Amino acid sequence: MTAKSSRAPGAHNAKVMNRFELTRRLVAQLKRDEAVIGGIGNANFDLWASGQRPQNFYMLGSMGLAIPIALGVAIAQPQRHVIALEGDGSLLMQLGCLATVAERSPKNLTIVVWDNGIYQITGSQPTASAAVADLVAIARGAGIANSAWAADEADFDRLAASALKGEGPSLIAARIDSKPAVATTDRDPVQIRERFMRGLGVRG
Ligand SMILES: Cc1ncc(C[n+]2csc(CCOP(=O)(O)OP(=O)(O)O)c2C)c(N)n1
Repeated sequence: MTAKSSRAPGAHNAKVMNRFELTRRLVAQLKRDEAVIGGIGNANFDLWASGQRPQNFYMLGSMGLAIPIALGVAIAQPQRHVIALEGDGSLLMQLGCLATVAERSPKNLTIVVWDNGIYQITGSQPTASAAVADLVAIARGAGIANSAWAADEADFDRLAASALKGEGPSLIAARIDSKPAVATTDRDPVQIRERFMRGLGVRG
């Protein structure tokens, strides 16, 4: 077996699921005020398609910023639960944020990693997580003890429900297929920022 076709040990038993399906399941568990930060590309496209909310922030253009932005919101607004949705390629570009999350340890932060093993939106080049890098093991090693692979959809629901109770920080990694996102976010950064700030109650 080549390195490319194998998988990091922790991910072997995880079912390959669909990002939009899981995004909808996650959004269905939200009560009202949770902030959700969608990472560049498919993560925020499927968040957009799952129903727009003023508490959603759609990251355009920069890889690896969903988790740092979510961490900042979680620290600024400790009463609000904050969720970051990030692709494996983007997380791999910004691994240091995991150690920062662990060190600050906000109870109200949940990280969801969509691991399709590729940089899908730029042409499906393979990521290191397709071969050797186990993102859950990395997160645990960084100090986020509450990190797990979702075995299947029901397990994802259970992990999300547990994470939303606020005993975080938590990280849920899901292996996903390479189906394209179902919609495209409007590329209007100013509007996205203004709406999010109103959604967080920090802009009148
Ligand atoms: C710093 C930086 N490098 C490269 C790019 C180009 N780029 C945009 S999205 C992307 C791939 C993202 O991969 P991943 O996070 O795994 O999400 P997927 O496309 O697989 O859903 C790349 C390489 C960029 N926008 N920013």
